[in-house]
Amino acid sequence: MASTSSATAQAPDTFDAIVIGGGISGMYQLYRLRELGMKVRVFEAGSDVGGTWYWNRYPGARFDSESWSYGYSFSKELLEEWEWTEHFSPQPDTLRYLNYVADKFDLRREMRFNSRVKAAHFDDAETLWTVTLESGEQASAPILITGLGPLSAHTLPNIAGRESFAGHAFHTARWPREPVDLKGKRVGVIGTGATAIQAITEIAKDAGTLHVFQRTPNWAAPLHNRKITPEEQVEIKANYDEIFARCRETATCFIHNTDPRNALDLPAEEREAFWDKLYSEPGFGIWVGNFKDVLINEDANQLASDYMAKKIRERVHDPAVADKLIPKNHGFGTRRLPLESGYYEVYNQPNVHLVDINEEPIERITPAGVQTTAAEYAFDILIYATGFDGVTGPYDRMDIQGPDGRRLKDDWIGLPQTMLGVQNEGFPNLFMILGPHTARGNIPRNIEELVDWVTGILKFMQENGHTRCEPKHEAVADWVTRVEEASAMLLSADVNSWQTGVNQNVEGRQTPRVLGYNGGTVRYRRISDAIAEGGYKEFLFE
Ligand code: NA7
Repeated sequence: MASTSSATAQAPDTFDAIVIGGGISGMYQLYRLRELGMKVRVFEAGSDVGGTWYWNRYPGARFDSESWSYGYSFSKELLEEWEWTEHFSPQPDTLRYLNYVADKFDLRREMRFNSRVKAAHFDDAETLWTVTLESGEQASAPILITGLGPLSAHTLPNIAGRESFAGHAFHTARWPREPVDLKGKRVGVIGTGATAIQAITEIAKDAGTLHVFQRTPNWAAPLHNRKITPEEQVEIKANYDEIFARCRETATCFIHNTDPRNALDLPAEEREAFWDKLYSEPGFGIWVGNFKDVLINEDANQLASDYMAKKIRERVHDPAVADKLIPKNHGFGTRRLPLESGYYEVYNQPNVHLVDINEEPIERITPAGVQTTAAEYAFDILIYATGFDGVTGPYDRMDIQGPDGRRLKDDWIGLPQTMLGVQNEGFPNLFMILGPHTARGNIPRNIEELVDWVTGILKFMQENGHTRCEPKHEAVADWVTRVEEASAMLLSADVNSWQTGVNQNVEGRQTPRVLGYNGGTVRYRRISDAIAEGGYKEFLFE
């Protein structure tokens, strides 16, 4: 009797589909799979919904997308009910929003929290994926969908002595849930990416002293956030159809779109006047709404970089510090542009110090703080704003095996071989939301479209009695070529960043790869819609 019940306990629960991740992708995918009548299980590593917005609780964390262009668009009722408080929502509000969505659609019913998946193996004979959690628990389903997020595998710096620090140390993506008292504390921050730029601006307000360890400065532009007024609230709700229609017609799904003029064709005054306008406006306009040659032509890019450098010099009082904050190894907009709310002025404060670790490299972390070649800096709190192993990192951290033990991680040492970034060749019934080679921009817009597309192909399988789906080799080869061609012109393609898969803290990730489809969302949608309308001929079904 006892042995029977233990055998029953060990047999994996079986579902129609398993989704990994309870963030924006996983939540919406669950909603859509229910409509197909599927029995679904979602596994989420965190203790609740929210993904990125669950983990990244550092001070200053907020959208760089206009809030009202960021939320889910699938439910008119939800759009009518929810009120964003700021044009660029702060993290606590966004997490509150995602909890509201989970409550409204009763999403937690099929979700299991504190459930980090460590492996997913495909049984070829049974056409069945079995996932194994860190706890050892297992579950199986013919369909496996990943909603891992492109920025969920956070990376600590590869600096010796990290464990020896006697104070409080943490990565920004693991900012403690209990309040961190920074008042009067000696704080160190390593990193100057988008996260650091948001966090430093807030931390500097409270910290007794703040030392920022910078390896590579980034170009940053003003966010210009503010509260949404009651009148604007009414207007936003009345205009959601137009807002989302606008997002569908831009290359990045933001409300901003490339200006059709070339910077190089214009007289200097006209060019500067446009840049002054963009610099004074909220959001990503200055990045994705700039002149059309700025991100593809080196001379145009140099002019834009010179303009941004001038702004930094105007805002930072000490010319030597200003110079350190000006990027020298990459042009404006060739990395994901951080938006800031007073970042540069922070360096005018007497309690804030910029440490250029190219001049004085960090030797190790010590019990007291950070030892560079020039000095030992003592801290109470040490914050690693050192980023993520982007796009492929979350997959690499799992043991994903297709037929005959083929490991996705091995396939992805080089360039991933995907169809639309949705399926990797040789991994049947594994569907990725925001995997490599998809178009990325205003992320929830991309997510909704990808989830709808995946739901469409699953519906097609249901209706036609197919149990197995994988992309054809020629279709994958063609897609990878298109992905590479779409990036070829971009100055960003050769620049080290998470978007090109570079992370100095991760072995084998030192050189840029093409990890996104850069031909724009409009073109991506046209191609993927045509494939669906053509009956998915690029895929093999059984
Ligand atoms: P990023 O943009 O990858 O930034 C990470 C930062 O940490 C960057 O300045 C790195 O310098 C720095 N870093 C990483 N490792 C080290 C070591 N070992 N020593 C010193 N400095 C280091 O990540 P974020 O979290 O800021 O932003 C990620 C995305 O989140 C962002 O683009 C938005 O989409 C939201 P490096 O540039 O490598 O020299």
